[in-house]
Amino acid sequence: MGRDHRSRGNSRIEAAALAAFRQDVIAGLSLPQKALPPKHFYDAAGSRLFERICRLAEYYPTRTELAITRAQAGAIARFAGRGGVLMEYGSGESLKTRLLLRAMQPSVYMPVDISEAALRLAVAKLRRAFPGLRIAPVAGDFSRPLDLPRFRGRDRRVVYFPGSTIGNLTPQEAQAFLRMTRGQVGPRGAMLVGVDLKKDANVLHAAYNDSRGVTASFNLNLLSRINRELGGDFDLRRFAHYAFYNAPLGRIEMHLVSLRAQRVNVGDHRFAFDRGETIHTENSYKYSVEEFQALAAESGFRGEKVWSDRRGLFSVHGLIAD
Ligand code: AVJ
Repeated sequence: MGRDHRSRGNSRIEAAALAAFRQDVIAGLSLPQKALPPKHFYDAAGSRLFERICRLAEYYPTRTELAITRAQAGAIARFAGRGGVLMEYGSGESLKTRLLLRAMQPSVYMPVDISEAALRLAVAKLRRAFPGLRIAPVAGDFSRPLDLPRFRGRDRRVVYFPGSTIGNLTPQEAQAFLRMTRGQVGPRGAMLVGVDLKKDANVLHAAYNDSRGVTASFNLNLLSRINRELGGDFDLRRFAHYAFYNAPLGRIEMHLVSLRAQRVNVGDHRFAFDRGETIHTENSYKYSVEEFQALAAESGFRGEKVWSDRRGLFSVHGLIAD
């Protein structure tokens, strides 16, 4: 495959991604409660900021999930079964993925990611670390039904969805998503899902309001991205990061608060903000083990195993097609 072929493919995918981003932004800023989908946080700058979040003292999920995976790699591999097709929703650049690959030794590893650049980078690294592994990357949006290559069609399919990314979905959306995944893995399939747990609201608050302001920069970068890619004129000094735990709904909400009445242009579109009005940029749902297993049961899975840390901060669920 030549360079030209690749870059043509990329620019087509990137043009489509840009159009989708524009559409989401125009639609989201036109809502009575302005809202933007969190998947757009992750441009190059946003991905770097997210990596910094993952290393923050206050942000417990990443290191806790890694510790669980390290401590339980053998048990997780026994659950998933060796030699199956391992699909990951996400690019697979994490340390957790390597632990899982080493323990599970799948026949094929299929990372699915919306960012072709992230995918290419992760796959190059993995090929070096696992020279014998068959890797079949899929550039696409796993939140929609995907047409996946049918490698090793008779092998068991296991979807790995770490990082509590599922927390970005409402419980209703999460259920639909799990049901769709149940369709992807088939009757003998399984799923490994990382899920952040309900806990002391102060611990949650600190994780999304870190003392170094990295989460604030991550949130505000969404406005920079709109400025850069869609010709927006957001003044970042006139918006502030705001995150809180909404206990009745069991979720962290992130918002960007307009610090004054103002108008903002995005391309040819103009949006008015009252002082104190917010853009809702992210939900991060937290579940008890029982709540998540009940959700899985409503989606055609059986919650077979759950691995957690001693402090009960985070959980990794082993689900089996029911
Ligand atoms: C990647 C969605 C799991 O919800 O904790 C981190 C994203 N947002 N800090 C999360 C995030 C602010 C993260 N997820």
